[in-house]
Amino acid sequence: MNPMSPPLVVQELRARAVMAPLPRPITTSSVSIPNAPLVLIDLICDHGITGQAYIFGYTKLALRPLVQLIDNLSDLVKGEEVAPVVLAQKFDKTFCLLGKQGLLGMALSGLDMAMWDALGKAANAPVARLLGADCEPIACYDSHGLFNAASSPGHLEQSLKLGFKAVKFKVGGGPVQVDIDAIRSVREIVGDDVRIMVDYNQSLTVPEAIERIRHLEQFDLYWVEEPVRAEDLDGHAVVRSASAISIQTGENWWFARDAAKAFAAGASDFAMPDIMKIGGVSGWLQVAALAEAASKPVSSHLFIEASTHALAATTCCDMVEYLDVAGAVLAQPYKVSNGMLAPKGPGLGLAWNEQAVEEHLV
Ligand code: SMN
Ligand code: MG
Repeated sequence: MNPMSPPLVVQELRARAVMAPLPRPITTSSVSIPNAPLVLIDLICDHGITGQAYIFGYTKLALRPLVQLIDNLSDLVKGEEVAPVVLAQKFDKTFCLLGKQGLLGMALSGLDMAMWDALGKAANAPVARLLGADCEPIACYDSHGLFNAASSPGHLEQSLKLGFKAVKFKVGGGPVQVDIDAIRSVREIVGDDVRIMVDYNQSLTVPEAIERIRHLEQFDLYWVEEPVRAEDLDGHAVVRSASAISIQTGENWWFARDAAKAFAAGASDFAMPDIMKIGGVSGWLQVAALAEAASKPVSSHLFIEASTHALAATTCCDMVEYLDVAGAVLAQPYKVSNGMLAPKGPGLGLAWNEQAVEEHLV
């Protein structure tokens, strides 16, 4: 960015909730999410610049409090320079007593992403370039729900057609034999040259996880994700040391300190921060440094647009999780080409399709 350019100043922060249609429902061992509950954030700045970002509420129940929280944050940022790293330090003090985990952390991370988007738009450059990275395509994996040949007809074939070299699906919806049958079917469909990962979404106890994963060792799995409760770092470490398959965690880490704790506990072979829980682009960069120091390959969780920019600037970048939750309300959704996504700008490459937003507004 031109160092002579005047600072960008926030005029207003706005939030709207939508239920965005998903190309396929997100099914896990415990829930099914048919539409994406999203909060769309607009950070109105001077010089005609608006920074955009969205957050994913997991449930419609969280949308109203998130919108309210973001509306309330507007007073805090009005008149402030768009300087995400500086504001993150300010929020650390402001919310030291309340704590930042949960809805507030999601709102602050969303605001951080919107600030980076605004900076990119002001510089007419992709955020990846502002971070010192290039905009080369990054390998993605296609992220599926529970596998069931009847309820997911042709989904994996579609992954292959789009050029994905890795797929993930959810397991733990029944006894271990169901997992085994599903993995066998998936391997038959995708062949030997495609990576397979499975995600238990925290559904097992530590002894159950050790037992189940033993049954999965016959398959060449790239990782087993969140076998036990996310906050059980020691439990993950125990499962990891008993298992021949690599363990992946990170989507439920809150800010960089949680990542540091997980690395210190030996809870994971990889890292997959969620940019909405890790503190936006700014928090992500801190975790990227921790991951580099701990030699953990980094993948993303949801938020394909912002994550692609952040991963471009991550030295130990592994894969983008391709799970497009916002495409239905974007003017120019990110499209996978040859199983890859490239960061696109300006900013994070986000703009709302206002007609679609209107249609799905809550
Ligand atoms: C996930 C994503 C979105 C909703 C629920 C669960 C997930 C993943 O664990 O890794 O994609
Ligand atoms: Mg997961």
